[in-house]
Amino acid sequence: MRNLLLIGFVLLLAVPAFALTVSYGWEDGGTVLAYYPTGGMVCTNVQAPDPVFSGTSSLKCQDALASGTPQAYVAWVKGLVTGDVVYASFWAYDITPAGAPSCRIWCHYNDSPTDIMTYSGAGVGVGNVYPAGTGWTKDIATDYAIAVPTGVPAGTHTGIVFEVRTYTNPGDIVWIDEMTIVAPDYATIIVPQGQSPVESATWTSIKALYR
Ligand SMILES: [Ca+2]
Repeated sequence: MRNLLLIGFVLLLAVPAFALTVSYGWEDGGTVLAYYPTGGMVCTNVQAPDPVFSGTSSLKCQDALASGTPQAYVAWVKGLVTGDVVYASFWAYDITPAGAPSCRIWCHYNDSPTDIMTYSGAGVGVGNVYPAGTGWTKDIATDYAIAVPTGVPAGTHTGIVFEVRTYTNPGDIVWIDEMTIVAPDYATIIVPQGQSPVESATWTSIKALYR
């Protein structure tokens, strides 16, 4: 069943050949992959009466950092090469259009195949934008694409970690749900999963399921 949920085809996007799509809506009780800094945010898997966009669960993100912008790592894409484009999005909930609490998607490169905490440089973010703050929204603040750049001195980047960043005072809360990641078919997409992260099936292994 898990593998069935991971299967997706996005034929119209500007990524090579078939693309690998993973959608994750926190329905299995998972939370996040990691935090930066440690303890900077507290994310919990919640159900109604907390806001839920789809299914019965969402992710509640509570700022726990006295100052600065804490990050929760919610997806990790590995096995990338120069020129790849990765798409990422999630729905976000807040009801304060003009200010905090708010959140947005961001990312950084991670060229380690094994350590999610490795930092290999800032990604190109979404700019100085925030969700509309009118309830559940998926707009420019939480929906974007990033390319693996060319001309990196040390060679191409091979991985990208996607973050939820909260822009709030300590104790403030936002919610996210229904995350979607699209990467080339040879990449590996890791999302939260129950008690521990799980690697998505590769395209080759997905095809093997249907032989
Ligand atoms: Ca959900």
